[in-house]
Amino acid sequence: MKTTDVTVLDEPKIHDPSAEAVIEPAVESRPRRTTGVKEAKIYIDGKFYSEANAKISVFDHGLLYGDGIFEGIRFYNGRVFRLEEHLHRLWDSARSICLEIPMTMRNMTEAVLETIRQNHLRDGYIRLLVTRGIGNLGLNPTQCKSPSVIIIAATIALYHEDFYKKGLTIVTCATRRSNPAALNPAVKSLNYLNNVMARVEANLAGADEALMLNDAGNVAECTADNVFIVKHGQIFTPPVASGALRGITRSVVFEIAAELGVKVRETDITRHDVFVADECFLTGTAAEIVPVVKADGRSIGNGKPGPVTARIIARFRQVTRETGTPISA
Ligand code: PXG
Repeated sequence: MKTTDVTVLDEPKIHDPSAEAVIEPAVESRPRRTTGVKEAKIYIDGKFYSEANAKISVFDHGLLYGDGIFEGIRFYNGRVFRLEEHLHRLWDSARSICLEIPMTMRNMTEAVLETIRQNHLRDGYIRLLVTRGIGNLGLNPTQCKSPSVIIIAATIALYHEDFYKKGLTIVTCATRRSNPAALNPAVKSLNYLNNVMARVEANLAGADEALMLNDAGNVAECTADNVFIVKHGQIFTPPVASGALRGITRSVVFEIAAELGVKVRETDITRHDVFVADECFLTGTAAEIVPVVKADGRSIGNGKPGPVTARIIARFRQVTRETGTPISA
């Protein structure tokens, strides 16, 4: 019988556990097209699909309007790092936009772990999305009856190791972090266009990252990372109310700083504060903890990654390797 394209595309691929996973490097300077996993298996609404068959409808409001939410999660050494915190943030995002996640948190945990197992990974990155689902072309979400859950497991190393040793350069961009009264940046929505535009500005300026300000002109965060500065032995970071995402890595830095006996203050930060800081670093699931050595052309401190940043990075690497939800069943 002749199979039409449509039946081929719609047919879920059954996972073949004997297929050997081949992991390719995923360094930003050498981008690979997809997940970096050969024979990748992508979770969509309870089933696993090959990359070629992992598709959602063009009528999904996640695509039409950016109407949906996401999380980026890391796993290290066979354990998922801070999975519970990521899922709580996902559920908070969902509640805020009146989106009902079509499964329990326990089932979501199992779906994340099973996706990693299906891809034979021990270290990597999970992109978890919940879209509003299929509706009509109008933006009213009442038409969307069933939200979709998508889980992609990938290899990742966002920045080259050199960046951690030498540090990043950042530039302030003109694109502001969205005003909480317009779209609260605490919601990790699929609408990241203002961050994407900020990232484009960094690219055009030849910088590694963009520093985003809030409506008041204070520092909010970078495009996918929280910002910290170190001054006179204390750590400062903008509060969530200033447009910073309540980053999971940010909260791990709070814990590590407490352990190291370094005080952390959540306070408004200006560009001036960044310029005159002794040290600066960014935190995010993908980037982890990365030093910043130049902002808007000004060297920060002595222009090299600082000692407080180095101690936090060292401890962070220990914590990520030693804690987390085990992947193995
Ligand atoms: N700020 C924003 C705006 C973010 O989207 C962070 C800070 C860091 O939070 P965590 O919880 O990861 O420490 C994020 C993280 C990616 C990616 O490629 C991640 C994010 C957004 C876009 C891309 O991993 N979120």
